[in-house]
Amino acid sequence: MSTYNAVTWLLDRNVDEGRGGKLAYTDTVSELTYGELQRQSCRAANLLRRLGVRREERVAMIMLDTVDFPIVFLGAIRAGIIPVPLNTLLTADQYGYVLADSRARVLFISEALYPVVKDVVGQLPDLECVVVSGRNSHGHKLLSEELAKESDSFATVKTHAEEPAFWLYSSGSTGMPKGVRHLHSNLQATADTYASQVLGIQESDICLSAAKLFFAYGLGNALTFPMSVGATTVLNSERPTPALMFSLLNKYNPTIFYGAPTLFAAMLNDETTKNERAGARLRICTSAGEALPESVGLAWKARFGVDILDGIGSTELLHIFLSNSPDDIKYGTSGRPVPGYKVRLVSDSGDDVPDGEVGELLVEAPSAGEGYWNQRSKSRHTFQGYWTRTGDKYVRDADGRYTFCGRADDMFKVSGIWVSPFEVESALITHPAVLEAAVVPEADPEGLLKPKAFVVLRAGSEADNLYDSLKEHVKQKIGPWKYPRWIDVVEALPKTATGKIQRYKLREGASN
Ligand code: 3UK
Repeated sequence: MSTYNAVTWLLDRNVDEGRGGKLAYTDTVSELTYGELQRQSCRAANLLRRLGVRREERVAMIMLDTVDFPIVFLGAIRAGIIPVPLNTLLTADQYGYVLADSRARVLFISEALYPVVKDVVGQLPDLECVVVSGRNSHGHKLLSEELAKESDSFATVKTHAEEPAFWLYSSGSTGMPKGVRHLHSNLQATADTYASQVLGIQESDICLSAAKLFFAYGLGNALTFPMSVGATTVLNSERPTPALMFSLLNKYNPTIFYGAPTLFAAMLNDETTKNERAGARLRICTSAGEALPESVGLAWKARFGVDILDGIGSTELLHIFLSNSPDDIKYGTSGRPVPGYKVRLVSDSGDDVPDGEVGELLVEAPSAGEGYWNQRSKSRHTFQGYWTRTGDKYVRDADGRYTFCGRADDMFKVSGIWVSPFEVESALITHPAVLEAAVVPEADPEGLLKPKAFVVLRAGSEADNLYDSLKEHVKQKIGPWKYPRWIDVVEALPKTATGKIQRYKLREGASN
């Protein structure tokens, strides 16, 4: 049986093809060439062996974006061991849950994040060892010291293209996170499709991702894609504020900047950075995680002269499967299927819906996970043979472009007509006073559902007739019955650790 280890293709191939001396990563503190990354990942593989971790066992990573992330992630995969990168913003309870669920044998953690898990690590029967990245070991092992003891050669484990290589936990907007098992071949599948055929990534590219490596989006942006061509990546371990992003764009002059709608909007609106440029060599930006409002895409292009490609991806499918592309952009849409992916829109009864009608998006993907760990019924619901259900509602126009209408479970009917909260929110944020909006159903005195809006205002935009002005604005934009009957001004919207609005927390009767 032929074998395939993702690390051979991602990393060793770059060295074999003569790029051993080329810069793979810079994290503003350290730099790592492809050759150094190969040697360090071998050390990490040897370290895992010494710690007694065996093939197919899991190791968890709660790591900031520094050069240590690719060293540990690729070292584990090299050894046939399953790295499980976790969101660095979880609570102690959530870490307790996912560490127990994954039965991680070793935890790699950045020194600054250790305090969050300190009371949890002693309570996990399967967790045998903690390795700290940084200078303060907090009484455990220090990654740099342990790597220094190891040999920098390692016989890469002969894995199979279709065996699990790593897991990613999908948070969803409700419930506990679910571990998606991804295969060795899934990384290359995202590079051969989206990165190569949509981004047109090149060896000469320099990548900067606001999304961190523990997200599927960030992992593709800052690991799979650049390594697929031997490009260079700038890592940022800090919170991606507008000011920091502008400073990185101007210091490193990346050619590709991967962001998200909230960040692009914030970078356009930030008073302190209103004279900043977006770097001299930037050729393209990408946006994912939520839909990019048309107004944000157009404003960005007008100010910086560079397009933003909006595309939808998911943890289950690893990266983007429906996207705009550099020569074919329509702001306000998610574009067309990425070459290599097929999509369908289906009604509740599972029939394909015609153009112009809303349906649930299903995707046939070469990069789909093989299921959720220990969750048979949720796996069956999501991974249906060749097709993966996204839980998103979309409409296709006559040109074959797809437009996001909202999460299936957030849609509701007003006077018998489906209302997408997302459509009302999109209309609200085009009002000059509104920075962000969330819309949920609320029962009127007759018990009938109507839209209710929660809005975050832009600084200095309190106005006497604000509520009437907002209602009128929505009526004008999207039709008279969809306007919010009630509007609450709030300081901030509830969001998941991945930045998605938690509408369920705002719904009528929600207890939290
Ligand atoms: C929503 C979008 C509209 C959609 C992700 C790029 O976000 C990613 O993965 P998650 O598992 O969330 C998936 C869900 O997020 N979504 C993502 N992108 C868009 N909605 N327009 C978009 N452009 O509800 C989807 O089901 O956190 C994004 C690459 C890899 C990813 N995992």
